[in-house]
Amino acid sequence: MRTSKVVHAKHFKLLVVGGGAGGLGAASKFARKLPRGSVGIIEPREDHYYQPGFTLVGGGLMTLDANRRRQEDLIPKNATWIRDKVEAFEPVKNLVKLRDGEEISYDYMVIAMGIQLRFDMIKGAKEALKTPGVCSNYSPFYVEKHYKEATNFKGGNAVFTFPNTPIKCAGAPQKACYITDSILRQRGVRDKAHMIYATSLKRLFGIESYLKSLEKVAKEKNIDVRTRRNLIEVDSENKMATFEFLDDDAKPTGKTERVEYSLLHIGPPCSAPEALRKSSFADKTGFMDVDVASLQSKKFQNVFGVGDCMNTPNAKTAAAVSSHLKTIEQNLTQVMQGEQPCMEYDGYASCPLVVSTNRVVLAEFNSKGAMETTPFDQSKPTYWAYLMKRYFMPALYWNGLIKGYWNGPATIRNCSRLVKSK
Ligand code: FAD
Ligand code: UQ1
Repeated sequence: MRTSKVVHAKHFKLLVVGGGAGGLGAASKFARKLPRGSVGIIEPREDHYYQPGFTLVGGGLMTLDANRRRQEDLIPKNATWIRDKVEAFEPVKNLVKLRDGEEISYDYMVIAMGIQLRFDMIKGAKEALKTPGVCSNYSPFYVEKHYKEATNFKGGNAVFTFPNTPIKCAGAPQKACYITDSILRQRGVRDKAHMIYATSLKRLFGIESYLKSLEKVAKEKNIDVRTRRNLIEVDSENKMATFEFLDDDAKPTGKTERVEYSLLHIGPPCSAPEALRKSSFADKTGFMDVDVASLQSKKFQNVFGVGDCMNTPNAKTAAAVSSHLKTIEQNLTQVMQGEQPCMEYDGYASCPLVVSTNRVVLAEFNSKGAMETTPFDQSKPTYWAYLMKRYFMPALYWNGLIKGYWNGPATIRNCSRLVKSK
């Protein structure tokens, strides 16, 4: 085990739960503003991954190592790392309980626990991931296997699934499918593959301007897109995947379909993290119930949310986290000063859709439609967008987002709007 600066104080002015993209960003911002020792950050993991890099790792375009940093090197200087896990929240008493029952209290709290991968919700999936042919770019344990499977693929069905739950970076299962198509073409074995993209959604993507472009990509690549299918079982002994058919409201119809696979890439079902689900911060879906504009807990005014763990309607992405951080920096500061929060989150999210090993559709949007940063047409797959995804975004994440300096592209967008023709 690595040595690290683990200090257990009992009380923090600001307690941050989770040391991922949102937690580190929030802790960095407030550790700069508040006196030394005011900020505590609870995070159990020793390794921190740049998760947006996982799709590229699965495509053999980056190593997993390049996307990993030691958590202890990322904790802001003025903050205290509590290398533990929140087991339970007691918001009426302003405290959290850790694994060993230890209590940490706070004046203010930011919850940034992310979303939990739930391979366990698919019968046989956890076992199947350990067998040949089955992989997932959502997990650091199974993402390198994606590239191995794509480079060893000899023929048969290559199946990519999208779950019937909320999921982070909803484009990632599609990215895995398109990247695999490119690898199989480069290897000259694409004609031996029947590629199936099976999604629980009614279409490929929720935003109209990107949908058309992605439908064109899927058609050109000869992908068999099957909608309203939800993976419920993997029988790795017989290499069979079972899907349930869903109706227009995404409810199971009772009908099922079995598909034989040579390669199965699982987009895992996800849920809110357990401790959050069980707490009074959650709504009935289990996610943190916040005001969609201020990101303040609906029940406890000294608590804010950031990132994937909230019930806001945005796509769950690191890009969205940048706008969340800008919002809570202002709003939490106001609450600390006894004022009402007044900044409103604009719903921004982004999902750079990798459609081959060198082209990306740089989708940026909120629930009302596209919110593009550059003056160019981002709905088209381009090489410059691939270069941004491969080189610029990781640098922006490590040096900007998690250090609390990157507040999202709204200012650049406002400038480029002046020159954008459409
Ligand atoms: P995370 O970064 O996941 O951090 C949550 C942290 O909370 C974790 O470190 C976890 O250990 C900790 N935690 C959980 N439970 C507890 C507990 N009980 N106590 C204490 N700590 C706890 N986003 C993009 O913008 N662009 C992309 O191209 C993109 N691609 C992606 C591709 C893939 C394959 C994946 C998996 C994700 C991708 N994302 C992308 C999404 C992005 O990584 C997430 O949206 C982002 O990391 C969310 O930040 P977060 O802080 O909410 O959660
Ligand atoms: C972004 O801000 C971000 O977080 C750092 C990402 O995650 C890695 C992204 O993928 C994207 C696209 C953005 C948005 C930033 C720009 C400059 C368009």
